[in-house]
Amino acid sequence: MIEPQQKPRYKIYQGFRIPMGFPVEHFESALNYQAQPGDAFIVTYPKCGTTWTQHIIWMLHHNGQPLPVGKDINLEIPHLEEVSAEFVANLPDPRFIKTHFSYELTPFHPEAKYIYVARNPFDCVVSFYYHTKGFVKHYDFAAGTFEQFFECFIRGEVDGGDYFDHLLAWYDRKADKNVLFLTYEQMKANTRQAIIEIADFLGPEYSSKVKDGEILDRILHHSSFEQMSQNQSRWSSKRPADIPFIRKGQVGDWQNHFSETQKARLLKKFIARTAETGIGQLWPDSIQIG
Ligand code: PPS
Repeated sequence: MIEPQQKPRYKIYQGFRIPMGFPVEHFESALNYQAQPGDAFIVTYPKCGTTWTQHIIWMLHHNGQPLPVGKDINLEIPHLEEVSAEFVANLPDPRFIKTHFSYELTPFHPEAKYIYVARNPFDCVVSFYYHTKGFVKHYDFAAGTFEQFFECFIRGEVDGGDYFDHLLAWYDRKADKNVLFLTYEQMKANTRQAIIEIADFLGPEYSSKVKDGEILDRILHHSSFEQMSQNQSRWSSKRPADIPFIRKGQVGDWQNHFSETQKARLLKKFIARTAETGIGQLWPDSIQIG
């Protein structure tokens, strides 16, 4: 394995890599958050469709109205380990919470709900690379290359930890009645269906809303890549300077970044880590195994 000459910088807390701008005490308190009945968590490995799902849920909760200008989705549906347990505990009911925690770390309550969104690791690492390069204050990696980031990702030495550990543990829970397991690719292929699934999972007050075709159409329109991309600078100033957060929104952008060797190495790891799990069938169009 190649030792990358340049790596992103992180704060290290009890072995976890944390973006440098996140207060350690918030991360620490997040580990002790007591999930409540009625809490709904959006759980993802970074860059797998979190923000998209946050906006869909926000709109479901607001009858199809898009997030108003000036509001920050990450305060409306906050990132637990960034903002702290206290912040989340003070949210009005029902609480919607974003987390990148692994299954083991995610606060559990049998009456809380968990929406897990998975994305194929090839596109995930590309998106994660641009994220890490763009948020200079968090990672100090502005001059970093894809090659360098790839080495860190494949070893699991990034915030978010090991991609496969994260996915495997949540995939195992996908049949639990309080877990909805979605993929980014599924959301891209049929966003309307994904919105309905999310609404049905959240409960009758949400599924009844999407039975109103107008509300569903509004959510569909405002959650499109084009709309979210156009509006991103109006919602929040917390964006990296040159690399837009809502960047490309494609399935298969990895083809523009991977060398043949990187492709073979990630594929090998994918096959080894997901053998006999069914995960190999999640992305028949993005990952050709064998
Ligand atoms: S984070 O930092 O973990 O919260 O990032 P996350 O939101 O999970 O992932 C960001 C990627 O999701 C893409 N995105 C979308 N794709 C399609 N449609 C919509 N509406 C949408 N919104 C966000 C975003 O562009 C990032 O992917 P890449 O591949 O970098 O474009």
